[in-house]
Amino acid sequence: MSNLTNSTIKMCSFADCLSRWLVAVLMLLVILLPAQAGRCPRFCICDNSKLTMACIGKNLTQVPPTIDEITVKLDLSKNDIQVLPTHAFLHIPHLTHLTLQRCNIRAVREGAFRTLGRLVSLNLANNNIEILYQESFDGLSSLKKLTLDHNRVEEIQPGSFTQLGFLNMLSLTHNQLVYIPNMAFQGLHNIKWLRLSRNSLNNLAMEAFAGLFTLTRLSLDHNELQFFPTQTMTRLAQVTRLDLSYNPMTYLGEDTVSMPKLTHLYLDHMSLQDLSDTAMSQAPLLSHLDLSHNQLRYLEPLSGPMELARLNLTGNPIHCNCYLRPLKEWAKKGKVKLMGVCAGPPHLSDEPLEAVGPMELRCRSREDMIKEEFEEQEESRERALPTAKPKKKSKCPDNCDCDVKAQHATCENRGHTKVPYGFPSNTQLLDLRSNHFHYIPRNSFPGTDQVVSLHLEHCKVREIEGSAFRGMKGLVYLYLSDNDLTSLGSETFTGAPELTYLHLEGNQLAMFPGAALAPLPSLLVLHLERNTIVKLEWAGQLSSVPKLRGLYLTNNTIATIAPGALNSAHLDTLHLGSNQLAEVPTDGLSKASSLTELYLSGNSIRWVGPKAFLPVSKSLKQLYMDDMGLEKMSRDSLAGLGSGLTTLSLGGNQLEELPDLSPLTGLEVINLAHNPLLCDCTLLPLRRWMENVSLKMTATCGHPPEFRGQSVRDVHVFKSCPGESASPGKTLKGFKDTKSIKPKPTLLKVTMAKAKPGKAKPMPTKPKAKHLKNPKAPASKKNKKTNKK
Ligand SMILES: *[C@@H]1O[C@H](CO)[C@@H](O)[C@H](O)[C@H]1NC(C)=O
Ligand SMILES: *[C@@H]1O[C@H](CO)[C@@H](O)[C@H](O)[C@H]1NC(C)=O
Ligand SMILES: *[C@@H]1O[C@H](CO)[C@@H](O)[C@H](O)[C@H]1NC(C)=O
Ligand SMILES: CC(=O)N[C@H]1CO[C@H](CO)[C@@H](O)[C@@H]1O
Repeated sequence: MSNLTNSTIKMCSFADCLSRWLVAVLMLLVILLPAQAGRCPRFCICDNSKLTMACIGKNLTQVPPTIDEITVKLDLSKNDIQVLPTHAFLHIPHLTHLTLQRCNIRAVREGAFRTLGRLVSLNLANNNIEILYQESFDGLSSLKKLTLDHNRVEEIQPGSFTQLGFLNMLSLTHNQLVYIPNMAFQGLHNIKWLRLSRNSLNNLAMEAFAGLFTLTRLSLDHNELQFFPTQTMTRLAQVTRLDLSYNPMTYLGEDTVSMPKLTHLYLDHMSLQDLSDTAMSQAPLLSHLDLSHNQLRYLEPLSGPMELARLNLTGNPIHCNCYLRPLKEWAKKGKVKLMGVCAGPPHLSDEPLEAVGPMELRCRSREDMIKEEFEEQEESRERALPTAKPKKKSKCPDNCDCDVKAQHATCENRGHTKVPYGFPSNTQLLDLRSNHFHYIPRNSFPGTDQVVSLHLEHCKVREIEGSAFRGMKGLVYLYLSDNDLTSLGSETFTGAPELTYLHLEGNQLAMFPGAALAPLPSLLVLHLERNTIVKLEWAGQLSSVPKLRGLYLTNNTIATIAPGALNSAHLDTLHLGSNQLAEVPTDGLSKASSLTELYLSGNSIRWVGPKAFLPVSKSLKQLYMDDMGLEKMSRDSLAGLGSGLTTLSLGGNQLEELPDLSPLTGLEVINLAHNPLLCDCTLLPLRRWMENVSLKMTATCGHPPEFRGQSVRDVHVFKSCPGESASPGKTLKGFKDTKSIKPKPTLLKVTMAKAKPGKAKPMPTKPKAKHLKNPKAPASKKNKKTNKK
């Protein structure tokens, strides 16, 4: 075309007007008649009626400049274009479909497509594009489908897609993406489907998919994601289908999937060993869940999805025993179609899950099953032995770390579903926490007789079989905290006679596991906080653990304690806080003669009667009764307690008056904060005592109204009390005289806590100025002087 124009211009210079006219006609012909003219480059195939042109496999190194301007569909596959320059398609602005597959394109220059405002589909698959630059797709304002599969894209620069406001489908499969940065797909206001399959993604920024408000389908299969990207996915409120197949995830925890519109979730061919029953709890519309080809042995009923229709468990080693019963029952009730077959036990193997009846799912043969399993392990060990022998490499189970020198072995949080075995024989600390064992069969720790400390916290253990710890002759510390234990059999701990510290807090034990403790004569400390124990019902239930010194029962629901239930000659520390006790368990402690620390805070004890602590009064040193709603303490409630008591904590109650504290001469800590104390002359002794002792303490008036909130220390009402007349010797006598002023019976007779009673001397009157300066000093509410350890 340029040659033609040049020659025409030459002609022009010779024959003026005529030639100008000729040029005009020629130009018109070029513009108006190309279809009829059917200009088709020699090396292309054209269909003029459809305005399409294909120039495939011709070693073209550029977009042919002779392509007819009116062309709408152009296929330039299998050429050798290498670099697409700016304005590469300036001469064919009507294109709607452009294919540039297999063109060895390395780079797309900024503005290469700028003139293609009508293009709907662009195929750049099978090239060598490495980077998507900010302006690469500039001008493609009508584009609906962009295909970039099979390139080498490693990087998406921010703003690459901002001009593609009409794009529905973006396909970037088979590239080399490792990471998706924040806002990578900004501007795709109409995107429906984003395909990122078969890259090497191992990380997605939290805002990687931000702004994709119309996205309904996301394909991330065949990548390297080890964790479900919960935060990132939460941004995708409209996505209904999510494919994460073939990613190396091993575990999905609580609330992993939080996607309100999701209906189809593909998690097949991953490495899932466990799945929390609440993993899908935030995906209420999920109807199809594909978990096929993972390593699931069990599955709990899934809470959350109400519409689940299909659950594909094909290709998992599902063990069809009683643990599968809840799933079966749930599936039946919810009409969930279960796909897959049982992997065992042998008589059920290959039986479709749908066909197995709940009655066939038994654990009666579980012992046999475990035996089989162990035999299997033994066998494989024996099989391994001959070859392993020459190596003489120190042993350590798969997916664990063993430090022979330090005598430590850990398999913490590695997704184990069976207790690993085969640790170095000198191991002393064995850390198996945060795995998913569900139950611990008999004899689970062979060859660990040197282990002193065994960690099994957070392992979802629901059941421990008798003799599970057999052979652990050296075990002193056992951590079973935060599991799902509901009961413990009498044989649970047989075989670990040295066990001294036992942690069972954070389980669901409904009864005190008295019988299970019988084989533990050395037990010193027992933690049972955060269980669901309702009562301590047997007298002498601690007799099987005669050495027990510390018993921690905080945060249970204990309402009753039978007489003698806590009797134990050596019991030293007893925590009963935050239970449902309505009274001090005086009778329960009738022979707990060594008790030094008693923690009762957080119960609902309104009233403490006379002699409530008498049985333990000789030994008790620390008494905590905070936040109980305590309204009244009998005058003799602390009877028997004397100079031995060092801590008395009564904060956060409803006390207006206090019992006789005078015998408590050894107090080092007293907490009276947040009680509505009645500030009249009855309180004078306390006030005196406060001023005179070095104890730090907070006491605040609740009554009468004019003093409410003021510190007992700062109230000047006491000025007018008899006995405050600065006459030394008159302290307590003067106080007693107040009877005539106030008819209420006096409960308060406080002397100095630190001074010997005889040596007590009154405090000089404080300078008036101080009160005047600060008449309404607010009580320092934060200064809650307690000494909880
Ligand atoms: C393209 O180039 C290659 C080598 O340069 C040659 O073998 C092939 O025949 C060429 N194809 C065409 C259609 O020209
Ligand atoms: C279940 O998973 C298998 C294996 O991945 C697959 O072939 C099958 O189509 C799936 N069935 C359904 C209904 O999704
Ligand atoms: C008891 O429960 C409360 C509230 O859940 C918690 O703050 C506290 O730490 C728990 N105490 C113990 C000892 O478990
Ligand atoms: C224990 C204590 O601080 N006692 C004091 C009480 O007040 C008199 C008079 O100021 C002091 O001498 C005591 O030491």
